[in-house]
Amino acid sequence: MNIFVCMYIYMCIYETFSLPLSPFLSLSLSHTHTHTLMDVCSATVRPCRWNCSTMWRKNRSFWEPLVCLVFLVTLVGASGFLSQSSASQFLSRHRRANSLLEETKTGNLERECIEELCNMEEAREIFENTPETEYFYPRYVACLGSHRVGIYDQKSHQVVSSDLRACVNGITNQCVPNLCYKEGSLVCKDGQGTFQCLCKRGWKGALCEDDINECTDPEYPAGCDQKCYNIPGGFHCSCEEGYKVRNNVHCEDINECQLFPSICRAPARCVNTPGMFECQCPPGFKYNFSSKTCDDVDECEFGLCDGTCVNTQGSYSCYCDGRQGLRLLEDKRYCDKIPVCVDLYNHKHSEMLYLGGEFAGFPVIYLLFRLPEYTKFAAEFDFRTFDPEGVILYAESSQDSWFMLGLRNGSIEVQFKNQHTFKVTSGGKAINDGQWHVISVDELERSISVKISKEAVMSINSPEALFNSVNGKLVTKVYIAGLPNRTDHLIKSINPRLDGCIRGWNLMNQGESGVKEIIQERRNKHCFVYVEPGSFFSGAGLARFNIDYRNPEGWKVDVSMNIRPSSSTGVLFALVYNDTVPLSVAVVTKGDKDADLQVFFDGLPVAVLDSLMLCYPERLAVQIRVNATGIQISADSSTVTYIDPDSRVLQGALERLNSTMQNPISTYVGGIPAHVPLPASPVTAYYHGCMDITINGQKLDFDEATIKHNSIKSHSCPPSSAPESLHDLPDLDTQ
Ligand SMILES: [Ca+2]
Ligand SMILES: [Ca+2]
Ligand SMILES: [Ca+2]
Ligand SMILES: [Ca+2]
Repeated sequence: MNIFVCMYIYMCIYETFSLPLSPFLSLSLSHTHTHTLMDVCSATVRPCRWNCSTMWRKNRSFWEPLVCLVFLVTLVGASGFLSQSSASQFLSRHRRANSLLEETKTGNLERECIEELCNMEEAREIFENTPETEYFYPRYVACLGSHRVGIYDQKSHQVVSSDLRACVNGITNQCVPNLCYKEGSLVCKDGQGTFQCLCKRGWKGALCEDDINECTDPEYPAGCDQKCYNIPGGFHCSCEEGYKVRNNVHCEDINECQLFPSICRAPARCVNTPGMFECQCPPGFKYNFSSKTCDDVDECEFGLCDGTCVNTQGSYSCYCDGRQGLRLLEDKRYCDKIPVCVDLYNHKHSEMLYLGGEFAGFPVIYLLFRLPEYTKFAAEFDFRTFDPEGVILYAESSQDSWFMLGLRNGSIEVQFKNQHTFKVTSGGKAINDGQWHVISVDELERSISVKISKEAVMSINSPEALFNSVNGKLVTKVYIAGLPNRTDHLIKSINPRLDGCIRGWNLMNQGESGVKEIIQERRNKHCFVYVEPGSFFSGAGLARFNIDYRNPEGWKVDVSMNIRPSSSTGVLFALVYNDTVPLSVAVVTKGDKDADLQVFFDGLPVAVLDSLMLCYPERLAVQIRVNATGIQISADSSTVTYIDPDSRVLQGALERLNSTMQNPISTYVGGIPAHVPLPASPVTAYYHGCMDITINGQKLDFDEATIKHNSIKSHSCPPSSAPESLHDLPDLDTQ
């Protein structure tokens, strides 16, 4: 029986796969092995031979070799067994008449081979084919050997052993028992001496015992889009999160926006994406899934700004500290040095003493003379100014004995006081014309003479000597351009601040030696060689005024300016209330070399003046009028663009301005004070350039400011080029 099983299996393998002869089979057919099989065969048949001798004593010699031969032929015949295709042809050819044929065959088999003994030829007639016959016959003989007892006698109606019938019938159907793998096979097909297992989908192998791994087997690809799981007899496709399975194998994005219309809460908008979805907020906001809100993005966390970053709801702003000479570039992120757009002829001269460097009004220089008794007071010098008022010189020998030479309304004024008298005298033409004038003061026997360019403009009667000598010495202190820290004792008060220039000294007839050296050493006290009228801002500081803009009609800010910016960014004029800048006017860089003039309400640009005359050697006259109802700005050769006057933005800004203007406001010229945070104004740079400014009809004198940076020259500007008629002086400072 062992041998039979062996044969079933490899014949089955051979048939199903149409393999070439396996090594095992080749070996079986080798000479040696044939013998072995013969031996086995002989051994197997041996009891049969014994039975045979009882059954067919006469035919023993015939049966014995026949049985073994048949078995051998069966084995050898396996090599030429039907290929799978011919087997299936065979099967299909016989399928139609199958049942009838089977019945006939079963009947014949019963009659010929069970009730009687059949020989191989008879069996072949029953099966009508050789392979099945050759398969059947040796097994039939074996059944006979096992179950046939005695000789069948028709007359005695001896019953055929049921074991024999079962044994013989069993031979004809190779699907009994069914050796196909139960789970993997559809059906077992009985063949001619063999059987075929028809596999269910998903199974393979001779007995349909092998699951096909559709996830890895390229011959049976599962075709899953994303994930594949192999299971016995099949497979299972699945998808990543956010996808659903379609047609068992494909993965289709889930449109969460359609499926859950309120998955994003307004103002966020749902946007479906492959495998996901997004809740998109307006620009500058990001969706917070836990609170279901659009939260502001703090862009400042990303270091987007070169300078100061200020986060705002939905946006952010970068600021560059204009007070450090920086401006914001057009990319609105990076800071750059504010460029100079008009070069100035700002050379200075080492022998010219600038008088206006100290806003405090203290003297620029102080000289002490200790001279012989009866020395008369004398001073001579070149003087140049555009300033109408200020102290040129103050001399004293004691607290009650002093002399002041100054300017008021551009003309010389003398005040003096001594033991005997005091006087205020002014006269002569205005000399604040920017030209050099030789001024001389001489104490004479009975009078004080003041000359301008050798012409006497004043002769003041003086009953006694101006100063008194003590112990045979006349001690005189001379202060230039300012008053010692006791201004309350002048007869007629004067603003001592004087923007002017002195050269060619001769004090107390001592010549200029000594004084000249002192001046040469102090480079920051030297004058520009050439000056023009106007106030000069070097871009280092600002001035503050107290101006009341309120009037019975409400308030108004009328600003007339005559400007020549030298740098393309800077604040001209600003109203400041606490930390806010309700109104400001600034030069703002436009392109590489040009500039605009812009007006801001609380940092909001409301008007732009585009002029060809900004950053240009000529000056530009600009008028700006602002009141509760709106803003007007004008200048020659300029175009003005206003924010939409009907816009809510402008109306809101005007309303805020109107309410702010009910408060005391500080007026700043040339910059925004340092206490105001950068975001309060788009421009914070100090103005660099020349300016005249008139506010509400009053021309501002920077010597009258409540605060003024020492760098601001109240009444003189360097020109943009040297006057052609003059040539350079030999020892100019280079700034
Ligand atoms: Ca499978
Ligand atoms: Ca999706
Ligand atoms: Ca933001
Ligand atoms: Ca002055």
